[in-house]
Amino acid sequence: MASASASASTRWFVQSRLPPPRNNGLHRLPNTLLSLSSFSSSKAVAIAISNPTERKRFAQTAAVRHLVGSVTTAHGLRFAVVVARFNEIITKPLLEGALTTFHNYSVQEEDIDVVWVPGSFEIGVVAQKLGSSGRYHAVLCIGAVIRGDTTHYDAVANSAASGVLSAGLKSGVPCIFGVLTCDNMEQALNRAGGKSGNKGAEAALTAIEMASLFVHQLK
Ligand code: INI
Repeated sequence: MASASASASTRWFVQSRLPPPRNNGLHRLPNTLLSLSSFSSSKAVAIAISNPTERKRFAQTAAVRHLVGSVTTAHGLRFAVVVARFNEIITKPLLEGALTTFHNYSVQEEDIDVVWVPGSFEIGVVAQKLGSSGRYHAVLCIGAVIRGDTTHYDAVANSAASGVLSAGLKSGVPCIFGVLTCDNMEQALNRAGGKSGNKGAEAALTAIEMASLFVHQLK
């Protein structure tokens, strides 16, 4: 069996015989590496990026593509909104905020389906089914978990968060977390159209950006 030091030197042997990357690999190095010459395992690259002439050339020839979703290309995108009935006094205004945002960003009403579930705990499973259906470009999840004096809070809040995360990962469709987790009703009201804005509206914008990113940039 090879010793640890032997396998380390084998790795170095393989590295040192790699053909030089195109353009010394300089055009692929992130900007943060420019000042970190010792970070590179390749001597040639390390010397090149510590050389002021090379550093200038790299900065001038870098062609890094930045892929970002656009909120101005929402026409034709389809959305599902999963809304919890629990704490409806909060989730209804969150939904209204979301629908207003969709309207303001040119999402057609017929491209939006709203699905109601009993509580935030139930959001994840429904989001996953909707995401996997192939009918939507993003799923927006809306709920309100309020601490009050119940220990149920942590379980519901954590389940809602992991449920929405898992729905997105498993379906491959962006599932947006528009579930408020608040200490009390006052805080929730503030975030549902009160002095802290409307988090449903903000989450809808996130849904549009993510849908656009997937449809227009990552296809
Ligand atoms: N559901 C919520 O959406 N918000 C809450 O604050 C909440 N609390 O506090 O209990 C809540 N509970 C219900 C839960 O989501 C499920 O519907 C229930 O446990 C049945 O699975």
